[in-house]
Amino acid sequence: MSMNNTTLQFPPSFTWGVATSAFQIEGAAAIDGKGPSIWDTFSHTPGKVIDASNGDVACDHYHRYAEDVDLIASLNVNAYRFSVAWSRVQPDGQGAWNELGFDFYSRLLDKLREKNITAHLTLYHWDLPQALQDQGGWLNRDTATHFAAYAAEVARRFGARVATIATHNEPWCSANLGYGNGQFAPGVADPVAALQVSHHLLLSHGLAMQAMRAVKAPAKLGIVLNQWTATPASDSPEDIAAAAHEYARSVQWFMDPIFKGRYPELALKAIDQSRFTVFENDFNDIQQPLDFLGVNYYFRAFVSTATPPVPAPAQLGVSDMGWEIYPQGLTELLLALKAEYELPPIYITENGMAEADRIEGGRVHDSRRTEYVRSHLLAVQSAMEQGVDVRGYFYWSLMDNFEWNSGYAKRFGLLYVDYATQRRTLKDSALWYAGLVAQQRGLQRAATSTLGLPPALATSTIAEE
Ligand code: IFM
Repeated sequence: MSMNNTTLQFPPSFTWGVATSAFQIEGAAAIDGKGPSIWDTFSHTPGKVIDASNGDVACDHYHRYAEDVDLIASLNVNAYRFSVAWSRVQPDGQGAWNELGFDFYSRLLDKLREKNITAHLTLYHWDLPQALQDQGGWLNRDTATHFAAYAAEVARRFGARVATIATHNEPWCSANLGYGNGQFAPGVADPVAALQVSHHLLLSHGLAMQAMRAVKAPAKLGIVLNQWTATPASDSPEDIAAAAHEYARSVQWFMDPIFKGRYPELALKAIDQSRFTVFENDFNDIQQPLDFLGVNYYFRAFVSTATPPVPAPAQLGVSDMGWEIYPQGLTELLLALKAEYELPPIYITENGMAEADRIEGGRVHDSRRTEYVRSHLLAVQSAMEQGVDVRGYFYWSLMDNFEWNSGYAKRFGLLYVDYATQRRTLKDSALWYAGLVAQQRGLQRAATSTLGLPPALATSTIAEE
């Protein structure tokens, strides 16, 4: 706790949270009626995941959710962001609902309420029911309609028990990694297909927003986008133009349809539109008012047209993902968004870093992660001081988990997970974050002294504190 927090000062109403997603932590891949998702299929396909792992067990959160919520509470946060696995509550992605699946999320919500932690639900964090993939997945326009029906049902059941519902998490990834380069499920490498998928994802967002409004869900409704600024590597006209193009096809590609009812001209000009079907009326569906916008920020794009490309300076180093640590990019991004769009309140719904963490003497000394969070919070604070309405911050992730095609090799968690035993250990960054949040929320209890853990969770690691 040597880190100085005195320059961090957030409003008392600020939301402090941690985030996860269903496939990355739940496990229980085929239990209680859950249907397979595209990530079950993909991760069981040889060669797709670096360490040949899958989500069958993951963090076994499906069975350990109660202890996990106790751990969340021990971090002093007042919010938890998670996602619903569509194929757990509707195994085929259309038709019959699976009550046992809904029961799981109901138990989770009960437990969160017991701990006074508000729930922030995401409907789609990349795990499309395989049954819908078999009908074309997100290339099939009908998937958008099925998604809206699913959204309405979740909102009808849980809309009064959660603070927010986000339609999608990072549709840029679903489209460009799932269909553009094939690194993610379903593993299609066809950039033109990725465009069509991005359009159907946006359409599904708009249809889902309308369907959820129709059931009068009290929750605030929005979407979560992964975003970055694009810095030209030099002031050559080529680099400047390439950076503008990068920003257009990543950030503006998703923001413009939602906030302006059209795609950005700069990006449109550069694409093959012969296989890109957009109906004029689609923008009326997509451009729905949002109650909030979720921004996920990890790094900036550093854009070079040179051969070989000029690498990002990475003055603060890179994470274990190889991503440049560039906190001021978060301020720059938020200010750029504010300058261009009529924004609703913003939550930083993800921010965090992977580190090659090791347990040493029962501790995980991850001081770089602590500094990462502190510097990014300062960046958020700076944006707020300049007029951006940011309402909360969620660290990604609560615990180490299945990092998609990197498997379990990359650790983003505040909690270290020993996958052989499922034992969770609070890393030094978790203790720091708990202390910071306690201080910011004006809580009496200091994280490092009590932690508020039930005896079963009070590992020697924590007891030493
Ligand atoms: O783990 C992912 C998460 O599922 C979506 N946003 C980025 C994280 C880190 O890669």
